[in-house]
Amino acid sequence: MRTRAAVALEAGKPLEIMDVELEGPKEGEVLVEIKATGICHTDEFTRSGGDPEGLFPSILGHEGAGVVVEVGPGVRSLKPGDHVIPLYTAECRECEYCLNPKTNLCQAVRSTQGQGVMPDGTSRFSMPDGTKLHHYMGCSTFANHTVLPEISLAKIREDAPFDKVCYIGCGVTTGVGAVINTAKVEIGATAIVFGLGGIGLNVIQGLRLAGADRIVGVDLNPEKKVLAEKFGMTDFVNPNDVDGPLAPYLVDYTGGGGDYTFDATGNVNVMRQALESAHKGWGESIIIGVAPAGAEISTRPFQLVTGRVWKGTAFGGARGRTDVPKIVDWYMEGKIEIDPMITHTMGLDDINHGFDLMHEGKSIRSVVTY
Ligand code: NAD
Ligand code: DAO
Ligand code: ZN
Ligand code: ZN
Repeated sequence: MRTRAAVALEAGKPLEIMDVELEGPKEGEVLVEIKATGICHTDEFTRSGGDPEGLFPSILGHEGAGVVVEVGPGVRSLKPGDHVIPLYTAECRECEYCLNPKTNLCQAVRSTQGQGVMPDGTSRFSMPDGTKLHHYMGCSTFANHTVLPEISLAKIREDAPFDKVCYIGCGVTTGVGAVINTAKVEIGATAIVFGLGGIGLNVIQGLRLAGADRIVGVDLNPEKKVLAEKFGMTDFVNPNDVDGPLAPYLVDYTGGGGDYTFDATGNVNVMRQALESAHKGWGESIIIGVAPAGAEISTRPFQLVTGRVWKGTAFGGARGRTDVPKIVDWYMEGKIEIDPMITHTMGLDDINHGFDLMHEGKSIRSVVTY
């Protein structure tokens, strides 16, 4: 079939909107009509050429929601008409990783997904001239139709609005999940969140959901204060207003440090500040931000000897097919908010404007609707 897509032809170039060819689903695969997709920093990381493993030409996008159109042979858990959210972290429920409760990093389609192809080693997308296009993060939601493995789709309730719950495909689950699944924050905890962007705000609302007492937000941009307070932040610290090193200031400010601290900036210096502002003896610091290629973290080992714990989280530690439908329920029940974070909505033809808004710091999330 033909479908409309925004194609990343070359690193650093704007996406090109065009019709592309899409082959139907093979064994264990599902054809999905994408109804809405968010534009995330990771798409920009790849589009810009910042990701050394980025593949071109490709169809980017990994934060979508849509409807099943057709299922391939052997697909049991989905049928045409089902509403779904694509998962860049699959959940096969059978691999060594899925069977270990300590991780969400299903490896069933990991290697082919990283090579931009389906599990059989081939792509379903091509240009009208026959040039093959790479899939992206196993999702390629910047196409009106896409094909995914059955194990990379979470079935969700049918009354959830696509243009909001698409954000659960990455940002919401990453932030809220980091609190609930990775940190397992307890009622009454003190937490410090570094970076109040599309991920950090979801950490903040995850902390509110978990019942944290003090939720300290840290951002260089003073405009983030009012916004983050709406999602549950109790205190705001702008590092530019602090004399001297930030970590000792935050330890003092919180009466000993955060029980939990989160990096949602991707800056390795901030990651160190986050670790060192965690409470002596038990504070846990969770790295969510993805640092530039080749970057390294450091601290004095004595920080860990004296009881602080450094952890990381991918997709908020969520097992997508199991956890994403629950997060959709939380949104529909009013336990978490999404609508105020969707600051811009546009058609596919204007997708490059969504990337501009991200660069200019004007959006939290731009969503493309088809
Ligand atoms: P964003 O640009 O919207 O937000 C980053 C925020 O950090 C901004 O508000 C900015 O002002 C603030 N900031 C920058 N430098 C700072 C500093 N030195 N001190 C304090 N605040 C600072 O980005 P986002 O969409 O929220 O993404 C955050 C990070 O999370 C990115 O690195 C992204 O790649 C990563 N991410 C990780 C996962 C995962 O599964 N681990 C998933 C999605 C995104
Ligand atoms: O190696 O098993 C693996 C999977 C690694 C995927 C981790 C994803 C980390 C988050 C990247 C940003 C997502 C938008
Ligand atoms: Zn993302
Ligand atoms: Zn698995």
